[in-house]
Amino acid sequence: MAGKFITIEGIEGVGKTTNIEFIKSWLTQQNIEFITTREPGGTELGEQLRELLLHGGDVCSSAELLMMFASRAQHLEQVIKPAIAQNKWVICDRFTDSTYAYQGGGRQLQTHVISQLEQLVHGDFQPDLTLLLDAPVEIGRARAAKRGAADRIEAEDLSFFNRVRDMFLNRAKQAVRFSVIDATQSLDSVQADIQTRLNQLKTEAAQ
Ligand code: T5A
Repeated sequence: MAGKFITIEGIEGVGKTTNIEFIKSWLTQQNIEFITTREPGGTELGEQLRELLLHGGDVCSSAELLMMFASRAQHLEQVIKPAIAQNKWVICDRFTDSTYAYQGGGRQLQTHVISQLEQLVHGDFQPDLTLLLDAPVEIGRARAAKRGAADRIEAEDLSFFNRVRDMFLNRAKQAVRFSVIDATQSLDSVQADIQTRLNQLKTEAAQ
């Protein structure tokens, strides 16, 4: 079976981490070899950048953008592309859609600049499937707040996260690789939707 690249996207607290655990159990049951990883992060360099991005001091918006892509370049080269070449499925907690949403929507950096960096770092390489977990910002923030203190990006205000959510939803309208999942549903219903989409991808991968 061919390797597949699946990304999980959405604002904070919509259930990405929770549902990645569900995806891992499903892949194990199906005897599909996989790795799970995350952005920013996934490599030694990426994890160092993550620490600076989420828990360091002031980072200006364009430095933030470049650090996200620096982490991604290393991640693609060292982890994502080699795993897919070995026919593994790669499950990645966030990818370039988060950059469009947070640095483009949230920070209001120009989309064409993000798109140039995207071309430089991964050209036409795109996820096979992007699961966009969607919920109103108030719901996501209330769920995330239970986890403890906010990091540098989580400390942004409601209007920032509303722009992030809008950008995710706009992007989802533009590419068939997206599956938008209503994350306000019960966890069982969210996971039933995810499973339907994974079954479709498995059928495609076997052809
Ligand atoms: N970033 C990242 C950028 O700005 N640009 C980029 O290019 C990239 C790649 C990374 C940060 O970096 C930014 C975005 C982020 O600010 P992160 O590690 O992805 O951060 O962390 P968060 O998005 O902050 O992840 P969270 O842990 O906050 O949210 P999750 O993973 O979406 O939510 P999860 O699974 O932890 O669930 C939260 C709570 O809700 C419950 C869970 O049990 C848990 O308690 N829950 C539900 N409850 C009821 N019903 C449901 N359906 C539920 N689903 C989950």
